[in-house]
Amino acid sequence: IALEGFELRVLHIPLVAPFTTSFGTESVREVIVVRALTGDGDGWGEIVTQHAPLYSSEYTHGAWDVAQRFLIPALLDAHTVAPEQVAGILDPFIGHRMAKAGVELAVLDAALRTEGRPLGEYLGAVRDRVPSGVSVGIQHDAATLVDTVRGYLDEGYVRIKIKIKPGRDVAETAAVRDEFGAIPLQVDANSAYTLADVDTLAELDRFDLLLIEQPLAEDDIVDHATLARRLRTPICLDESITSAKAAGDALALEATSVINIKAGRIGGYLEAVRIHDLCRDAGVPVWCGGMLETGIGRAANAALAALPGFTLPGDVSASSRFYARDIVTEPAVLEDGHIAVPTGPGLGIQIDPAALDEFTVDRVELRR
Ligand code: OSB
Ligand code: MG
Repeated sequence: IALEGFELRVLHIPLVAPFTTSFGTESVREVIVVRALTGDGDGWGEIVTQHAPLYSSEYTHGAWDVAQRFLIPALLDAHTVAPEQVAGILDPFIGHRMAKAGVELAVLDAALRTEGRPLGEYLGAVRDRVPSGVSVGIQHDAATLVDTVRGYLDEGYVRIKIKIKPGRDVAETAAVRDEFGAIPLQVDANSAYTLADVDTLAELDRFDLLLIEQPLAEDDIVDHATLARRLRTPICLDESITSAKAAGDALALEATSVINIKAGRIGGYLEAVRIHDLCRDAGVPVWCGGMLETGIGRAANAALAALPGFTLPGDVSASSRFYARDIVTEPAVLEDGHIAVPTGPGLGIQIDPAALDEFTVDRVELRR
């Protein structure tokens, strides 16, 4: 595709309710929207960084800088770029995988739109809808958590994930398990524990969880392997899976037995397919993680989650789980516990220009 330029915007989109994890609380989603400008039309992507580097070393204004200073100039220099070439062109720049993923997605969307080809078909989707799980933030107390979970179950979500942290773990998980019985349930610690907490984490074994997500720090691969030998609950890495190479290494070390694939964090949807493929070959289940995506990344996640190796429900929930107003004209909706895989060309979404403008707090355009 012939790249003429890029537009970047920082958006502030209000959340329907504050979202609390072991690393902090967000009330507004700060996110970067990428628009690839080509001779044949535009393509859209999203950089899933958050305001502060609390979950990942990346953060919005770091991505804003690296994209303008290095990533976009390298792509504009190359000028005519196939989506499959983007990662190679950006590879000399170390890290910044969220920024790279957002830029790649915009190029991919532009290219697929010109071909009239849906992203799902391009990635290898085998389903037209995906089962929808929901990630539930840390609540004020266990009773509030139970009420919140009940609301999501009533809406039809087929799997519940609750965020935990030290002191807000065993009792909370017990409350949800006792109230709702044998629902598909998992927990996410976002790196809040160390190996010294093994006894607490082992207490979670009695709840028959699908998995425990990222109990230890991002680079604690060996410690995760040690922990895995002490727990019955499967460990699922999120933060530690930074690439297909990291995924292969973590599996080889038996640090994880399930993988959360987050395309927006690991460098893009093409790298996500590589992780999917290696896990499928190894018989390792995967599911599609989320980063409170707007309608742009949410459409792409639905397409990715429709690949055959995604055997567990992911965090691909309805737009309304986070947003009263999205930036696309047809936000993802929950139907019978599922999210439809978009069928239109590229991401299969249309941007709502008024909503995009309303949430924009910064904008820049770079041209060749
Ligand atoms: O660890 O999966 C996580 C949100 C932001 C950062 C990290 C995580 C999350 C979520 C929400 O759990 C997933 C979603 O529904 O988008
Ligand atoms: Mg996680």
